[in-house]
Amino acid sequence: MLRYLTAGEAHGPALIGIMDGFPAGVKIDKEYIARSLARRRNAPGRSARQAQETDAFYIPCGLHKNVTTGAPLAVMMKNASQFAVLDPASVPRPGHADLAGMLKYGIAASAIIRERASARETAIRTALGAFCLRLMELLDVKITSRVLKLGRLKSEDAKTVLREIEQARRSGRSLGGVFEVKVENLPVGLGSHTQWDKRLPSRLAAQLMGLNGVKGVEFGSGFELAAMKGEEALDLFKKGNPLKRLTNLAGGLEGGITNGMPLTLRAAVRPVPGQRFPVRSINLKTGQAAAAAPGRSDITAVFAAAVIAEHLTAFELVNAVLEKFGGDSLKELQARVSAWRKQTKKLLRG
Ligand code: EPS
Repeated sequence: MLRYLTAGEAHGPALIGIMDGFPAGVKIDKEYIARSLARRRNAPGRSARQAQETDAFYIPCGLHKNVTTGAPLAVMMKNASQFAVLDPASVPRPGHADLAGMLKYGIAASAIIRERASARETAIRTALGAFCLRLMELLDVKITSRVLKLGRLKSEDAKTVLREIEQARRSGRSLGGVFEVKVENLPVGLGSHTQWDKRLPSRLAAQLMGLNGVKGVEFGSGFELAAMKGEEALDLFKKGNPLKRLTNLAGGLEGGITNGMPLTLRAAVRPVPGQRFPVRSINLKTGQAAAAAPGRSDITAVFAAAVIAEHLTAFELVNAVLEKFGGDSLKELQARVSAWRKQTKKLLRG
């Protein structure tokens, strides 16, 4: 089983991630991980903070000469922007974890909650996920993402998108959006219909819903399927090859199992709750009305979220691959996956 944990605060000294159960023999250079981090960091619509961060990281264990050893992997990343002292104010910002976190943990300063709840932590998840993206790539699986909607705007034209972000920036608004992740050439048979927590979409949704700002996840045609007639909602087999369908409304998953078609999922990201102007709040110490301090807010997180989601998806897919095929090294996995691909084709031919 593959698992990971992260630690670290948004403006603390460092972020730390540990991933356990990752196979040996995966060659990955620092540049590969740095590329993932740069894609996340340089995604459109981020705040001035991103210009300060370099996401410089260090891998103290689990890697020997750029090849994974099978031992737990750790990644440490320094924050460029660090706060020596945190704002002691007890003024929660609506839309954030502040209020619920302060009450839950009995903490008076909202900044303490904000520091861990911040999406800065997704930098370390992306670094860990880069290992998984690399492994899936070595198994000939391709994971990509794109933003389908920015606020109400449905356009992938870069100029139009940047103009919309600039307009929002000038008027002090933040924007949400919808992104899609697509996975091609997945082996058939990942996940299982036999238990709720073995269903692949259940596990992928948990990863995606664990991403800051994500408020909804759908697979294939998702919510649209609800309004279709039964027969319209079926992905009929192509003549002579049931691994190819005439449509892909189910998004490559049936009964919680990959069916050979591309896996597609979409997620809705809320507008960033941090605003550039003071927001009406309450001082929990005095009970008086107070203004929550404005932050250096991102305009939108949807482009960064799409990149992070590729990495979270890769993590869960590696988990599903390890569950089905086992194996401690890349060599073992590659041999088993390729044997399975051949075997499924043969089975279909009868
Ligand atoms: C974030 C607020 C902003 C973002 C940050 C996430 O940071 P700051 O409070 O320093 O302006 O820039 O994201 C990152 C630093 C990052 O690397 O993604 C928040 O409140 O979630």
